[in-house]
Amino acid sequence: MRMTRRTTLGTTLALAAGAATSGLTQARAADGVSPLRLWYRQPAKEWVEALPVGSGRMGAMVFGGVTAERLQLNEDTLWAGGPYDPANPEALKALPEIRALIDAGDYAKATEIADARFMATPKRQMAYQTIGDLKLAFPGLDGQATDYVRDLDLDGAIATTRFKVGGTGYTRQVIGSYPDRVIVVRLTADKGRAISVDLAFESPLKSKPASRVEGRDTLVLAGANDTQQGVAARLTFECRVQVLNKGGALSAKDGVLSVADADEVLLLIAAATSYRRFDDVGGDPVEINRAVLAKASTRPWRMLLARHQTDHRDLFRRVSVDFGTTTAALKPTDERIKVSQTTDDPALAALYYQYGRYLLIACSRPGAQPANLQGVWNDSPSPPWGGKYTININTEMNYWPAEPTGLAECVKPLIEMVRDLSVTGAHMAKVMYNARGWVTHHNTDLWRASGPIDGAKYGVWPTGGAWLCKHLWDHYDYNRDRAYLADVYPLMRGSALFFLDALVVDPKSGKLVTNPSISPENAHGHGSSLVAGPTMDQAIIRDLFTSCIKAAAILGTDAAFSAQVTAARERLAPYKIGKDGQLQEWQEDWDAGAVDMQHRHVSHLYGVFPSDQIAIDTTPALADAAKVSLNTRGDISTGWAIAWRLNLWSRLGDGDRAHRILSLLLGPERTYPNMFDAHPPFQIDGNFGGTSGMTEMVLQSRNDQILLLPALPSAWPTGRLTGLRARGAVGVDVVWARGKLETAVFTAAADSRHHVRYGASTIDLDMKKGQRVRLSARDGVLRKA
Ligand code: FUC
Repeated sequence: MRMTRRTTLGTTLALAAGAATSGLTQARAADGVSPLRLWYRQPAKEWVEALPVGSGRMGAMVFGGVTAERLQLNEDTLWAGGPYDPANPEALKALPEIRALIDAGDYAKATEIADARFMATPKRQMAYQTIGDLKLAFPGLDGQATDYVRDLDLDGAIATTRFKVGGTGYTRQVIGSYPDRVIVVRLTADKGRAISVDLAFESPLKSKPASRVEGRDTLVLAGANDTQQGVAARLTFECRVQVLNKGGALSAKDGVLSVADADEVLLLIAAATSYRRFDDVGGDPVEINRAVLAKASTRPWRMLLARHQTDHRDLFRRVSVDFGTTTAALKPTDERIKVSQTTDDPALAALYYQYGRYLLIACSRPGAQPANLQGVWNDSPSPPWGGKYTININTEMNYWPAEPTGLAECVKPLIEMVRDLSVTGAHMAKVMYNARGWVTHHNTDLWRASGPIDGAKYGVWPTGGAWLCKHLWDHYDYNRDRAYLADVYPLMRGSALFFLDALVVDPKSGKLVTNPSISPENAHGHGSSLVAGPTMDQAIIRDLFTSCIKAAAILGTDAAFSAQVTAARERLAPYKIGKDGQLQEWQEDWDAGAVDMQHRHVSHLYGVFPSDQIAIDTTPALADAAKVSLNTRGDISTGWAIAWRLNLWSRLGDGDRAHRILSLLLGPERTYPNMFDAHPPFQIDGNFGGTSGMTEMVLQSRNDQILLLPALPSAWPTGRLTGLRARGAVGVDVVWARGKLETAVFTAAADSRHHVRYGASTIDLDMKKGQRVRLSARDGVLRKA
């Protein structure tokens, strides 16, 4: 490993700025020297070099070109198709036959029948689509640029491009404002009359939306989404850009809107579709955009910026992180990523940590759609895996960091999606399984399709909705809002009700199991993936049942239902340890014969993380078995699968192993120059899983206890992570030095009790709402300071 000099943050910043910067904090660093900054010496050529901004609903990728800028735009309700019912009535007729074949061990035949008769129609769901690009051409700027730098300031949530041409300095800033619902571009120069720009749209949509200039200052792209899989396009959409220029002149020709010789130009970009809900496409995007722009255009730039940054920082600044800093942090971000696996650069991990939080704030806000496979950023009309919600891991991983890193509000869109799925999924449960409650399989889309898709070996997995319900419970557990729990309890209850009806008795063990199902997306080597009672299903359903029982007790309701669920929980198949000492992925000891022993999914380890059914201190034998499984799977995998392994090794208490896995995630094969996670291709779950995994190294909130530094790697001897949240509505700040805990500060957001642990030392805290308790850990013993 090439060693770089470790310095204090202040010294490093001073080096970076070439000036005295003492007293700067991470959050309030002067412009240009913030460690919370991605920066580059050249414009983006590829999409994965461009920098993302987002308003929660809209996203823009900023390329930072000198003579031409490309703003690739997204709006989170622009998806293909329209409301559709994928439920297949044939499925119910095929169900008993598939179940019997699985019970008889004829998995190949069961799969054949499931593929022919059990799948949703159509067999694929609708894709998330790009709007296209807003192209800015800058006539007269063809000279050589000097002093070029572009960056994304995570604390200010602003992308900036700066350079000089012919003695004039140019600055271009881009923000995505949640409060004003717009992407704003500001073009300035240090000389007057220096801004000339031509604006035009370009869209790859098959529906060929049309672009036109409206009035004297507005460029509009309007049209429809695409038809896919025979599901007719039912959305209209519009993207509207209003140009506000100081000085200069506006003109229009052939659909191009031009500004000549302005002192400053502001572009306000709004986009909307006619989507209102999965079953309602009656919205009017033109009216929405007009209203948004009418308001935003009354606000000068400094007010738009201030409103945006206040909103962003209110969330972003809750957490601050320092894992240490070396001189490696002085380099541009792309250069740091390139050498990250051979360089001591803990600040790169901290940057990745906060980037994950930045991304979630930018793409998942109340009123918006949840973060999809690419968050909100996608340049294609049919992106990889449709850019959808893959709920057999990926969507859940997107939300792993939300509660622990102080972004509970960002979970709201996910909760609303579950509410929708409880409606579409109730229809699916009835038609496919003749069951009450609701079900969703391994994917969903904007239309909340809930059937099994793609192929039996991927889609026949009835546990997606149940896993999403974990997030409903966690949102309560981290925030302890009883009114919220009463609101979502029926959704959790509906999911549990489905399993009360749809679980079957395994003839071999007499236990209650799912059938048919799979262990996502692994083939067990007995002719198929289809099976009864994969370990993951049992674990997810156990969690769902437990949270329903707890919720009913807290709400003082539903005693009879709760008793039924309790009885069913007792009858679920337990975990099993196989002949190689591994945690069995299936009811049978098949792990050693699995088709892919290094499969990216580690579904059977759900019990270790995100759940806490298995832990080194509560179920040591199962935890050891989980380690055996995880060692067989290996560390190297796709982006998100590496991130899952990072979280798992943190839970298993091995900080150095977790850190080695983190370095795989941060390396150039899994992190693009813009720090987007590479599956490959780009998939955002790895970013969020990375933030979650680093949190788990420093703080775990599980099994009714709060663990301090449970997996601190030796590579981060000194650091701090403040503003974290733990179960039971409590804030936690953790500070450590020389590999040992210094202090931990707890701030109660509700009356609560906490069992806190650091190594072998424990302490119980009985806290009142608003109370603050500071613990120190001299000699490794926790004491109130
Ligand atoms: C699951 C994974 C793939 C990919 C896709 C979006 O099917 O197995 O690796 O992440 O989702």
